[in-house]
Parts: sequence; structure tokens; C-alpha cells
Amino acid sequence: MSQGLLHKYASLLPVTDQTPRLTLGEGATPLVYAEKLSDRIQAHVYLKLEGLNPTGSFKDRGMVMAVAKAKEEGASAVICASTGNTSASAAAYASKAGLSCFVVIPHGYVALGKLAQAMVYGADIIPIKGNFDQALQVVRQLSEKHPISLVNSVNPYRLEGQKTAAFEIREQLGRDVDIVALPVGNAGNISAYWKGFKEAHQVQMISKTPHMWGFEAEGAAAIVKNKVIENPDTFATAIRIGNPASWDLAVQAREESQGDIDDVTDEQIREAYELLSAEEGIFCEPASASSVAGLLKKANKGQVPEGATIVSVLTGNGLKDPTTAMDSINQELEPISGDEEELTKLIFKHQEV
Ligand code: AN7
Repeated sequence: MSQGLLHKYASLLPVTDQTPRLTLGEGATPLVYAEKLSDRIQAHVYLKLEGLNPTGSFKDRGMVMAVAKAKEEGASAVICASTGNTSASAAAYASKAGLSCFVVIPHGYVALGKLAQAMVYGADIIPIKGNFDQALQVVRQLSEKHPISLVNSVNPYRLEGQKTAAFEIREQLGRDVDIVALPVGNAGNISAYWKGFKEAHQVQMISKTPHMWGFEAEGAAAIVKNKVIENPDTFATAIRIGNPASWDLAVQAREESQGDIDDVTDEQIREAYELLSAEEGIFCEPASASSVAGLLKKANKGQVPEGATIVSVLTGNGLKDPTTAMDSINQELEPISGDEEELTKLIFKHQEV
């Protein structure tokens, strides 16, 4: 039976006797070796498939902690702003914990699968005529005035739960990692991983901490450009964020880990997205592919140390965004009658079998 992260990592988390042991079976996601990608960049690349969490994204690690604490503190409702995955995760854990859930989203910029999830889990969805940054601002104000628990990553419990991914990577790999590559949107994830690796180092679970490499979408690259982006833009809607809430923590992670935060174009993200499915058999969502896009960009510039052990975090499942998937294929499906002759002709048209 899955006992979840709050049980497994109780001693490393702010879990007390009063904390409900909430779980949907989050964590313990696969770490898969990517042969072709490793060949391409002359390093050892492992993909951390966070899209295999219960709601299909990495958010479940932090959300289980945040919702459990909200429940422990007697809250009856949670609220978040979201580009989609946070809302799906909050809605699921709120449902499990018996809390109401309100989600405020940028209208028209949340991928279909994420929207469907939040709705089916029974959250109250409130779309705004504005972007994620505006949505976050308004929910922060509201949660200060009313007894509704804010479960965005500005809630410190989110980073606490999220940091468990760092412990898990060490356990799965059985050795230290040189570089961790991941997408950056609101910058909670990179901050949480760094916290996790530092704590793992303190308790001698690891003998050295990795360099943190974060990648923003070029049209939303606030940290790279060192300025707030008023109108962030990228087809990777999950990271369409122009004023990351954990900006300072992400910069700290970059400095302390001697890492880097760089940007990748939509075209580079799309190439990585297609490469992962065509060559590695992995279907992730566009934002997730930015971590691989970033690795390829750095390899092209000769900045990937040869033979390095790299973990690239694929934050969300490809099924979250079927619209982008179908657009990337750009193929109309025409049914045939289904008789064998016609099928044989079609199959042998392009290749000798
Ligand atoms: C697939 O759901 O911000 O840098 O509201 O969904 O920790 O924000 C999602 C972000 C990367 C960026 N990959 O992580 C939200 C939200 C995926 C994401 C990120 C998100 P952070």
C-alpha cells in the first residue's frame, strides 16, 4: 500500500502527531536513463518522471504537505492561483482531505487536461482576465483577509514537501548527481530542490550538492533578464509567469550551487518535447521539456561537462496538454474501410517490412 511522502519522510518534514497522514500515493516517481539524449550531449542523463504523480505533475509533493497542514490547522478551504497544475493538485488533495478548493486562473491559458482535472475534482474555478501574476497577487491579498489557506508555493509547506524529490533522486541513483536541470516558472521547484539537496548534505545522505540549472521560457524569462515581464508569453503555458514568487530563493539556489538560470525559446522547447517522445518514449508537457531544451542548448555551447551525471526533471505529464500534442503532430486522421487489402497497401506504401 502507498503510504506517501508524509509517512516516508516524516522525520525530514514538519510533520507532527497532529498532522493528518494525507496521501494519494505521491512521490516514488521513476528515474529513467535516457540513452539517446546521453549520447547527444556526451553525459549521463536521467529523467525524473514527475508526471507520474497522482495528478500528473510534480506539484503533488508540495501539495500533500500544504493541504495536510491546512487541515491540521483547522482550515475549511484552500485557495490558489495557477497556470493549471497547482490547481489540479490542490483540487485533488482538498477533495481527499474534505476541504473546499478555490482556484483562480488566467482565462484561456490553462491546458485542457488541467482544467478538466480541477473541475472533475470539484474545485470552484474562477478565471480572470489577466495573467498568472495578477491571479497570484489577488489570491495573496484575499487569503490575508479571510480564513482561507493559500496553497501556492509562497506557502512554505509547499517547498517542504517538494524538497523530497531531492532525497528520492539520491536513493534511486545510489550516487551523487552533478547537475539537476529543471524548468523555472514561479521558481518554487528549483528553490525546493536546492533546500532538499542542502539538507541531504547536512545529514550526510549525499557527499556533495549538485549544480542547479534552471530554464525559463524566453518570453517569460524574468530572472534571466533581471526584470519583471509584464506580459509573459510562451506556448508552454505552465511557465507563462513574469514575476516569479520565489525569485530570490531561485537566485540563491543558483549562486550557492554555482549553477545557472538560462532561457530557452519556444522553438527549442518544442524540439525537446518532440525529441523526448520520438527518441526516449516519454511524453511530457511542453514546460517540462524546457529542462531538456536547456541541456541541449548548453551542450551546443560546450557547457556540459563530459561524462557528468545529470538529472533532468520532467515536471508534468504530456496528457495534461492534448491540444499542444495534436498541434505538434498536425495530422488529420482519415478513416479507411478497414479491409485487409487496403490496410496492407497503406502499411507497405512507405516502408519495406
Ligand atoms: C509542468 O501550476 O506555476 O518554477 O500554477 O506546471 O515551481 O513554478 C506551474 C508551474 C514547471 C514551474 N513545470 O515550476 C502552476 C504553476 C510544470 C509546471 C513549472 C510548472 P515552478
